[in-house]
Amino acid sequence: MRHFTSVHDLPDLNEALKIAFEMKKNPFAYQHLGKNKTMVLIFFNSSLRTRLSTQKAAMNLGMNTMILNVNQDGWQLESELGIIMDGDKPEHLREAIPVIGSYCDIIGVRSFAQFKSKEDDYQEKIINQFIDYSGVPVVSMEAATRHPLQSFADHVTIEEFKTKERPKVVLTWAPHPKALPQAVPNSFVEWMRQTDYELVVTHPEGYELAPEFMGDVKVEYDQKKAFSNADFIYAKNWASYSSYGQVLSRDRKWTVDEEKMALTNQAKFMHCLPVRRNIIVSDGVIDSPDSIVIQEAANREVSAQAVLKMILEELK
Ligand code: SN0
Repeated sequence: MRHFTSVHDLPDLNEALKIAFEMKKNPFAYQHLGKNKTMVLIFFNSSLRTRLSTQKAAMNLGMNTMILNVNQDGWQLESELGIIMDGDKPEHLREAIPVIGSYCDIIGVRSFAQFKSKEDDYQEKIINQFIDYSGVPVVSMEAATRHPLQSFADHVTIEEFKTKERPKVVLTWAPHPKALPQAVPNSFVEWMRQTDYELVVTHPEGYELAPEFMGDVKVEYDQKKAFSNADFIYAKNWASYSSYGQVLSRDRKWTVDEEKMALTNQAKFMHCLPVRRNIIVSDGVIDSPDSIVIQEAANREVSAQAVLKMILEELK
């Protein structure tokens, strides 16, 4: 594997899962792989888990890491090609990316959807420039339309906690005060479609995800029906795709609470974090023994390490 931007970059999903469990069991067995190799982690947006888990994963493999928070520490970077640069951005990605690439062996990039243009976001204009101009492997740490390291960790977590071969996994929209990207739900659905799990997505009208991510996955608009017999409840807010970037509902009837969890098959509760308590999920649910959000976050280190191991093994 050269770059990692979606589940489709993995040569083999079952093999990747195996590597993830191997990394978890024995995190320091491949220290030699990353010796004298450097990873640069570039953040255009905030991060807690992604930053720490990816850095830790790289260190477990013996790599050195450098972090750049573009908007705080570096020059503001222009991404538009052909633009006359008379505004407030002194440097273009066209130079910044190959320069960064010259200092490292792998680049991790976080660049959220900007919600200015659906086309620009869904063409993944930023991360694709890193792939085109850096000369080194690129790992998505959440791009405009996907968050594959999160989805990989989610898959590892479900494998660990499932009590039947084909669990019912429910992705539920939940309310939020702000407009959030579709990256986490897109990526989760795309990843889950590669498994044998029973996948149901529930959200209010107007929150349909892009068809290329949904495929033929079932949408159940009645959240309570969707929760019936679920083994995993995966909550996430996202802004509308059809009315691009708009918040169409803040309806607290969609908050995941104890009453709704009682309709499930004692489902485990999951969320990628950060989570707004008592808006996305009630305290009672996230603090219950069935909440596995911390274990899920811990698996971010595992998924990142599996990805970096696969990339390091093929570095020339
Ligand atoms: C990001 C998102 O894509 O939804 C990152 C999730 C891993 N979440 C947020 O930006 C939450 C911000 C907030 O104000 O709650």
